[in-house]
Amino acid sequence: MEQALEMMLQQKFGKSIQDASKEEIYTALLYVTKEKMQGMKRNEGNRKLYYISAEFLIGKLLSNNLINLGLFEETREVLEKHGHSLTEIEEIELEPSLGNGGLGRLAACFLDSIATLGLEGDGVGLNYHDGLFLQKFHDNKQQEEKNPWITADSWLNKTDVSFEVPFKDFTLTSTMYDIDVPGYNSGCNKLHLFDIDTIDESIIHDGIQFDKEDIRKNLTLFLYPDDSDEKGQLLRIYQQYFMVSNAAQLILKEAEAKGINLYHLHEHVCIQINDTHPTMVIPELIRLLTARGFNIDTAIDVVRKTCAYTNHTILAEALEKWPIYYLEKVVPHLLPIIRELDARVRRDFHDERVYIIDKQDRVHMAHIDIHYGYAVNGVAALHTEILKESELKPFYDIYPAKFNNKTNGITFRRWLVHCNHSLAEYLKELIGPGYMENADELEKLLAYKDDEAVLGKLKEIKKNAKVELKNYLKMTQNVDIDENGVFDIQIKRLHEYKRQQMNALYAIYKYKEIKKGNLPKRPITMIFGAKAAPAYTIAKDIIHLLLCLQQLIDNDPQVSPYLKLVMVENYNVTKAEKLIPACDISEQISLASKEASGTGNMKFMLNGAVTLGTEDGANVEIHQLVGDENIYIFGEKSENVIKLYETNGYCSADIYDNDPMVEELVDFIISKDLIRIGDPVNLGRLYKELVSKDWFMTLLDVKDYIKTKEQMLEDYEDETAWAKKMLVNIAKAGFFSSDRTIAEYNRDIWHL
Ligand code: F58
Repeated sequence: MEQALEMMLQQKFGKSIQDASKEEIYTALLYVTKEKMQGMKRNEGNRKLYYISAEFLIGKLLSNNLINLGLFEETREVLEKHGHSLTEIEEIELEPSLGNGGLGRLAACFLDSIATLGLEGDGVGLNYHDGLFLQKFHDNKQQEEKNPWITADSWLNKTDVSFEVPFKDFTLTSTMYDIDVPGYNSGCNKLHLFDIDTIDESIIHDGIQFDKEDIRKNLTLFLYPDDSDEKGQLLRIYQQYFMVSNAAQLILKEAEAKGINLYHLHEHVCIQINDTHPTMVIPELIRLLTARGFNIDTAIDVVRKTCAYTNHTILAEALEKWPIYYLEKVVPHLLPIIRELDARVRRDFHDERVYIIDKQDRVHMAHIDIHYGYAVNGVAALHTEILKESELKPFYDIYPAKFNNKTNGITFRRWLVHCNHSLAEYLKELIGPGYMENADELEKLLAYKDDEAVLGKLKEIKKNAKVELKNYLKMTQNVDIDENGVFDIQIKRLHEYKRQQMNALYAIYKYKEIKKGNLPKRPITMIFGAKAAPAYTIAKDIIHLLLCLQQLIDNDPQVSPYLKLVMVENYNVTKAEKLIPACDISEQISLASKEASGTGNMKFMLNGAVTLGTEDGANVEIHQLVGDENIYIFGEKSENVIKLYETNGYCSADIYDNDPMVEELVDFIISKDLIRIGDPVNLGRLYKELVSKDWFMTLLDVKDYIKTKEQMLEDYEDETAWAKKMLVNIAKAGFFSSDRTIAEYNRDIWHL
């Protein structure tokens, strides 16, 4: 590596490592790594996977690529020898802003594991220039700005692959950019990101406003442009069709280049549809095959054997339903096919719940996927059961064999080896390096459960990570936190079902207790990180509440030595990598049944945090693995929650009116203390939402939540017992390696 780096620095900048700036070293490392990846063998198989996704939240790539190439240690040493640190060099890289939350990060973990298992599988998505927005806090509110991440020297490789994508009124010519995806000790795959050359960032003004109708200039500007109006929704359809038409054309082009008889396409190609955003690939492929002479029956049959669908949510509002009228405006050529697909469903099944086009002339995208794909999977055991037994029951009754569970996973290369290098190294010392390839070997750690020295070392590693986070927050946000405090962290998209508002009520509870003189044994540091969708009013109100509480606590000398609330600005993968190793208490507090899986819960566990959670998503599986002793579970169970929805049996006002403690906490949102700091409109609206609606049942669980968290804080004081819980959590995290998840997808769905 030293020689390659020297040569690259000479070639690009005429400098030696000694004289080069951090920026120059970063750029040289980028190109050295890219060259190494170009020299890697491509993974090959009999059947190739195309993982189509609107999001790939890949994070910074330098360290992870170096890890997977086996060059990380060497590079660190070379840099250190010359007075540089890889951590500092890495700061230069801008994080690609190509995702929003769990679904996008899952796609990125999957690409890593697919390549690592030596499977031939490429990602296909869009090259959003300004990504998801950049979050800034101003006047205790979220502001959105553009988030450009593409620089002259980047991981993107422009290819000469290009397709014509037909829309109603015009045709767009695409350009394909590739990012190499090296496997760990394995071959290489690619992430293909499609774009157009006419994108014009200068049309963005006032934060993230732009002309939504100028498709040639805006198509790949933003991920999830505001779709609260018709123009925004039409733009989403333009984006989705552009993504899948390119994907379909690429698939056919590659198949034809390999000499595959398209009548046997399904034997050589498999398409994973990540949530409903890529659903139009189904009618598009049918269209392209019929244009090549297939009759419609055969085209449908081949496509059905090629496509599989992953569902990530049971929230009805998140299941896409596009009005036919919108599709007519953008992609009229797909409508005859969609109508034909619907007609076949109506002919075969006399149950309007499974029709593709409903009475209001809306196209249910998930219904296309389920009827015209060969597999449907949920992302955690409970989630898949709920899909089968309630949300998608009519479909499960028709196609029981299509449904299967694939509990999510995370790549340990990023979420342990990279983000918590000292823990990874210590584990290697203790149980050998085998766990890096076979995550189940982490269980070997259980042999040290009563070993004081090992427990002491785990505590020390945690403490160091807390100090690092403290320094990072000081540097980036000028915030002071105390590493001796307990770090309680909730980082995820801001959504009412995830219930950051319940955690805010805990902060209010603790604030009041401290005011009364009931001081905690050690300082509590509550950390949040979350972006709210720009048009999601209540989510933004919750951010406002958190920021107001942060200010209130900071300015209260009676409370601030004992309680700290920090809202991390612009939460993203890079920040997650700093926060997760430092966490003691992992907040996974969604309303049971609503969080399909969660993946943050797995990352925290792997890094020795203890979960405070409801029996929801993958928490259920974490609970089963670690046992009652090593997790803190509270709240209403999913069966009861589902019943409450069915019977309209929940009324938050009843709880508020009859429980003085709950009333006091909720009233604080509109107290003089907070109104003085915040905006009465936002706080008032949130207050009203909680007392009159509370769709995600915050008030139902809040008392149990507070009680359980108090128990957890008390237990934290028994340091040895807590360190044992940490150890068990790490040891049992092996199941959540995405290598396991991908092996299961391959075994049951892809057959690559
Ligand atoms: C997430 N979904 C689930 N959707 O919420 C989470 O439980 C699961 O672990 C994860 O997928 C991976 O399976 C998710 O991230 C989105 O971000 C939507 C994208 C489209 C707009 C609405 C949010």
